[in-house]
Amino acid sequence: MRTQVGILGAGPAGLKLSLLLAQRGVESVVLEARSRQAIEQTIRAGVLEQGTADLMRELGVHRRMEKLGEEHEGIEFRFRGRGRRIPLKELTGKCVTLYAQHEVIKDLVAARLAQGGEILFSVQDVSLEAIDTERPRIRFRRDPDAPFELLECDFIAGCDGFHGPSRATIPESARQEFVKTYPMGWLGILTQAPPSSRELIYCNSDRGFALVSTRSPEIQRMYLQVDADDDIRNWSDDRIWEELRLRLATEDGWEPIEGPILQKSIVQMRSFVCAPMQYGRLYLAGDAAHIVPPTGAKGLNLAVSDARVLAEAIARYYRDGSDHLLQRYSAICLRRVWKAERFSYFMTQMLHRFSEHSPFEREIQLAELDYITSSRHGLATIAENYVGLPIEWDT
Ligand code: RFL
Ligand code: PHB
Repeated sequence: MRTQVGILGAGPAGLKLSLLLAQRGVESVVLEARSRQAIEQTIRAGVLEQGTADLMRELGVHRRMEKLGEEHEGIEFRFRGRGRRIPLKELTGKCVTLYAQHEVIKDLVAARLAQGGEILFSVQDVSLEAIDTERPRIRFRRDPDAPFELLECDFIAGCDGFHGPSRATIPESARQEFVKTYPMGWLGILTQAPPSSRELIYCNSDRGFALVSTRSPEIQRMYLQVDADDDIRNWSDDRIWEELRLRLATEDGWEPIEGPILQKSIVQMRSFVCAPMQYGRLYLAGDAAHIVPPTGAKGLNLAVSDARVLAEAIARYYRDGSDHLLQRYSAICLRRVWKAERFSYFMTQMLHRFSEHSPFEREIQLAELDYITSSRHGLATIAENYVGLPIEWDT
């Protein structure tokens, strides 16, 4: 088999890349380790930056998002039992769209298949070969008993997430990895209940962080900070609701609207960057190259902006024969990635309880929240990062 761009992974990065390339007349084949059903059902992110939602429109895959998604013009920070609103739209002219990642995946898969694009699901034993030559290859099997096949490409896009094989194919001597782990995880639930709040609530309470988010008028998403090594079996539904009520309580008696819990799990928090994001003819995009803690709601959005840069760089190569933009791919992406890493780190530090904090450091944290939410400049810095910074093409 042969194609121009071999794409590993049908997550937001890989699927957006294949659609952007098709729009620019470049062929690609997507190889995905999981089944179509599995990728369309995994519960993950929910906040689309303005630019991510705009790209859905540019690609013509916006119809379900416009029907089922919801634009939010502000968010709330809650601490010391009171809420402070961050008016995103008023401060930046932009908003965010609440629309589940697995719905985005459904839209992108359907659109790519409708174009006649090739996505091979449930592939096995994937490895990358000859990535430092002009004919890199992907070796894989269609199922465990099938013979190995080779997909020959001009370029390989490693969009295979944090645990995929792409990143490790780059020799260790040719990459640097930056890691930060946090002493906490997030326990996330989906509940069948009406929305507790019109806007997202990020809450720093003495008992730890809590987040109220949404998925639809019927389904809500909420999170609780827990210890990094906590086990979901320690959390009965009653204990989860009790903790959400206590953490989110306000002076005027606010309580979340409770319902049956449909799904619950704990996710780890980490920051990670691999630099550079390219080697030979292999280009990493999305979680394969970087991870952020979910506090800033940036992971999916970064995956999408990498795909935008890579599609443009590859398209220019075929159009003008110039690899100038390809050479700068990593530098262009990392400029935005590090700013999102900074924002996600900052939000995590500001909103969680840290057991190592002294009473002094706790007061400093609350003063920071007070300052950020009462100064116009403080509010603006949160707002412009939350709705998404621009891609800066000059490096
Ligand atoms: P993905 O989505 O992980 O997709 C990678 C795909 O590659 C496949 N794969 C392979 N394919 C072929 N061969 C192999 N050997 C392969 N190995 C793996 C995988 O099966 C998978 O389908 O990476 P991508 O495209 O880079 O997208 C990244 C985002 O999914 C991720 O950053 C976000 O979900 C992070 N995130 C959030 N991001 C936001 O922007 N806003 C949010 O509100 C937000 N909330 C979240 C989140 C992540 C969470 N979890 C579960 C970690 C909330 C949570 C709880
Ligand atoms: C979500 O709805 O899943 C969500 C919202 C905001 C975040 C992270 C996750 O910061």
